[in-house]
Amino acid sequence: MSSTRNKLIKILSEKKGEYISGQELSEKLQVSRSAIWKHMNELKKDGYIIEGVAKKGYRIISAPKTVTENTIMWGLETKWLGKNVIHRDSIESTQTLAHQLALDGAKHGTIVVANEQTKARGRVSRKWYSPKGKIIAMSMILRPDILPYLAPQLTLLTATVLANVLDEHCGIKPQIKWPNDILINGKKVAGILTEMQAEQDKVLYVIIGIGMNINQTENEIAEEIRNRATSLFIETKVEWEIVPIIQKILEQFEKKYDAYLIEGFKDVKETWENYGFKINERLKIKTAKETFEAIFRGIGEDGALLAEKSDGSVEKIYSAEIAWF
Ligand code: BTX
Repeated sequence: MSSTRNKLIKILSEKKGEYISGQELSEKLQVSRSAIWKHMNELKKDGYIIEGVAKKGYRIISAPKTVTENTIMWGLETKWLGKNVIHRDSIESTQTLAHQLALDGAKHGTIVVANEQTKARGRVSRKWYSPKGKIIAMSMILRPDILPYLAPQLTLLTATVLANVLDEHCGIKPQIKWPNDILINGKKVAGILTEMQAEQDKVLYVIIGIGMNINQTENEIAEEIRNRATSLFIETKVEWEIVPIIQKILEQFEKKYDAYLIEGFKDVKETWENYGFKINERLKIKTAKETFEAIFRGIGEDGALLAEKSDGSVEKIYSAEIAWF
């Protein structure tokens, strides 16, 4: 898509439904008024509803429902997140492209979104299913000024953002299973994958990948995971528009992330525990060193899982496989 069209969408979006004259647009974009008119017609073909009124100018009435660079940007109320959107209809993994872009110097807040992933991954290279048009598959490129060991907190922060959006926008009370699964009625609806490039005491970049099941029917959930995965459609019987959910996630994430950098992890911890799965219940923990049973006592000030052992001592767990009874 031409960069003029992208700029045009951006300007119209920022006007949020107010008119902008053809003259002003042609000056801003350095193209003729008839070129503007042609671009408007192209946008209409894409499904945008645009009103043109003599002496007032143009305004967007509504954007199409499909996920594209433009529809994500249209009406997105963020300051820095999602100001650069890279969209692909189909991609192996948004995570992989995000790494390449980050290494090439992509700006903080750039996001990569796809309608389908053919080789998406979870942690430790597990497979992640992302069927076309039914899901959110998105990776955010961040350049936080934090010490590398704090980066896992961003996973927990992202989990609270997803939980809040499901709660406030979709009317569902989800749960967060430590550290990165979002569950509805005990089944996984979303996953988060945080990856980082860092030097000893400096984060070069962090990529946060978000996968969320939106409109799959039961049959469209891969058989292999059907007994433990769900979608918003399955849970609510409503077919959801994907773009507004992406926008809510971006808007909430930006707010929480900015607050986190100033105020620290406390607020994230509270929200996380509010949605925490099986707090005060028994779990089995398998770390690189040992396997033991404990009671899950929530998360620490730093995001570690707090495991109370049979002798009453509480151990902080940073990385482990967890099994719940
Ligand atoms: P995870 O390692 O916690 O979970 C992976 C496991 O989840 C799989 O082994 C499988 O059992 C189950 N699973 C696979 N696909 C789904 C699904 N669609 N719904 C529910 N359960 C599933 C979680 O890893 C992190 C996932 C991040 C995915 C995003 S999507 C955008 C970005 N690109 C990319 O390649 N990965 C991230």
